[in-house]
Formats: sequence, C-alpha cells, structure tokens
Amino acid sequence: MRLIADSSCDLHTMPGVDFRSVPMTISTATRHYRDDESLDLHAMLQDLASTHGRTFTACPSIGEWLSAFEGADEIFVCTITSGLSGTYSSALAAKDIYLQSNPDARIHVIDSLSTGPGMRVLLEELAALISKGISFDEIIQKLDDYKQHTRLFFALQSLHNMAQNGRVNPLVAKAIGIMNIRIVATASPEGTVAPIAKSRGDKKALAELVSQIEKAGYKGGRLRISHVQNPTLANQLALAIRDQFPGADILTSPATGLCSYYAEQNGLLIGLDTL
Ligand code: X90
Repeated sequence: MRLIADSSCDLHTMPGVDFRSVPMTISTATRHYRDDESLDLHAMLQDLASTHGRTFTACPSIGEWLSAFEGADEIFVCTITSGLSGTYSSALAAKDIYLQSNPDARIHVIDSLSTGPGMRVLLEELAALISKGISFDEIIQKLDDYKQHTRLFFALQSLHNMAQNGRVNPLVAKAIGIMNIRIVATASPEGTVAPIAKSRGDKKALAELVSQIEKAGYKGGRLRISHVQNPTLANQLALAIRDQFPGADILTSPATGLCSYYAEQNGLLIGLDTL
C-alpha cells in the first residue's frame, strides 16, 4: 500500500512506509519554487519578502499525481482542504485517469479539510492502520472515524499572503501583524479559516492556543506542531501543553514551502486528535 500526500503535509518521508510527497509550487513573477526536499526554504522566504509584486501558489498537476501513483495498486492520497485549494480535485482527476490504465488498482482520496500537522496526524494514523495488515476498505472506514476526532488550530502573525490569494476575507486579515496582533484560528468543519481570537503578542497567543486545545477535548494524544522558522516558539507551546497534559505525544517540526508561505514568519500550526 502506498501513502501519498501533497507537500502541504510538511513531511518528505515517513519511516517504514511507502510514502510520497507531491510538491505544490510557490511563485513570484519571475521564479517558481517546488516544495520538495531540495527547496532552500530560507532563500525562498527572503526572495518572497523582497518581492514587491504579486506572489502565488499552485496545486500539483495531474501529471505529478500520476507519477506518484505509478507502479502501485493500493493507494491512499491525503490532500489539503478542498475549501482552500484545487488539490483535492486534481488528485481525483488523476485517480480517474490512472484507473483507466490500471482498472484493478484501488485509490482512495481523502480531503483532509485541514493542512500541515492536521494532515500529518491523519497520515500517521493511516501508517499505523496499514501496519496492522487490515483490508483497504477497513482502513478507509477506520480512518474516516479517526478524522472525526481531529482538529487543526493555528496562530499567525500575518495573513497577507492568505488575503492576497483570496483564501481569507481581507477584512479578517486587516490589523493582524500591526501592533503585535496575532490571529488564533481553527479549521472550520468545511475546511476554511475560522477566526477565534486576536491576541497581542506571542505569550497571549500561546495561552489562547492552549485554552482552545483544552476546550477541543484534547486528552494528551497525538499532537503535531509545525512552525515557520521559529523552533523556540514551537517548543514554548509544546511545554505549555505538556504542563497541562503530562506525557502528551507531541512532536514539533518546521513547516516546508507551502505552509511557510501561507502561515508566514513565526506562524504556528497545530494538528491533534481528541482520543
Ligand atoms: O495553490 C494552492 O492550491 C494551495 C492553496 C493553499 C491555501 C491555504 C494554505 C494554508 C496553509 C495557513 C493556515 C491554515 C489554514 C487552514 C484552514 C483549513 C497554512
């Protein structure tokens, strides 16, 4: 069984799993950056910061999905939320084409309604289910169940790129970043941005996140944090959560290209299960 995700999952490899990440693209007027393991994230972010013109992103092409499918006959695909990206549609289109030449293959495409560490918790659960040796259909059912018990929260210092690309209302984006204001938000059930609070400074934003995580019913289970170039802030959050939930299963890691672009400098994303 092969596990495939678009690069917004912030992972390039998964130990012990036949895993492929399919790159999204981040572009300025003059350059295209593929979000794969050879991406120089620091250089990309510097280039973006010094660009005055528009910048944008693109989901994987059908051809990129097809090359990731090649040679496999049981495939799980996990995509970024269909509420904000065409990635889910392009994966479905690729599935149809692949099945025409591989009629016996099975492909299940999951709309994560999330991204980043929200996809990572799903992918880790999938990997665990695959290692149990249960059937393709059983895995689909169990994963669907698990997904109902997952959440995504995030705290961002700027919504500039989200607003510029029409992914949030410009009115929501206004005032974030100015006067040290962070937005704390969650993924809505439809997989769009649902603002929760505006917090002044990192300390208050972290406190708001911890309180939202408790309110969501987190019990100390799987929790993954992606950060945009700020491991210190991510570790502070991990410590604050462990303070309330000793022994919590927390891992922190850097966001890769796509999430770094949209979550922007110092952005934090938190995916968790409430089991
Ligand atoms: O070009 C494309 O198709 C990709 C578009 C992606 C747009 C959203 C990326 C979000 C990244 C920022 C905060 C998380 C919001 C998630 C709400 C479900 C991370």
